[in-house]
Amino acid sequence: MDVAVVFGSESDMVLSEDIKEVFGIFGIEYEMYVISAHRAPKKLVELVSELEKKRTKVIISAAGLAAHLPGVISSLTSIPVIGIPVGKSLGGMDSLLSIAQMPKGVPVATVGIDNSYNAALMAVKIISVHNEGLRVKLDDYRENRENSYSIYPIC
Ligand code: RP5
Repeated sequence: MDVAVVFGSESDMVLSEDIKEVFGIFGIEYEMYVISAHRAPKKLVELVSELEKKRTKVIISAAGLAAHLPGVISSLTSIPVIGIPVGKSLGGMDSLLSIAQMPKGVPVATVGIDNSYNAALMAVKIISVHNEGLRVKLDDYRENRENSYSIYPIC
């Protein structure tokens, strides 16, 4: 499987639509899960072990408040982990710092608060390192984005 997305709570799943959109554009295979690092730590360990067996290439994890989920996942596996801080309280600064400020040796690639779109795109970029077809699609995506702008006045 290409990507597993692990949310800390069903309430975080408001961020899932952008992920589905990006993975739809690039034809990425994915699965989504809800498991809290705080409320179900043993299940989380089991899940990560299952994801390793499925040869998952990238894990995206979204969590709010004291957002330990992406960091704990990273501590359990060598699969790259992209963390999405969910803006639940304090403007999301609590989760941003929880996810970004990992101790040396346990990295989590952190995107901006609620920026699940970028998390999905980063996952596509990571997978494209060994997938030429995906690389070409990413190049087209960038070119289309550029072409949506004009140097001529819009009014
Ligand atoms: C975190 O606590 C979750 O990721 C969620 O963002 C937050 C609140 O969870 P709920 O109380 O809405 O389930 O662990």
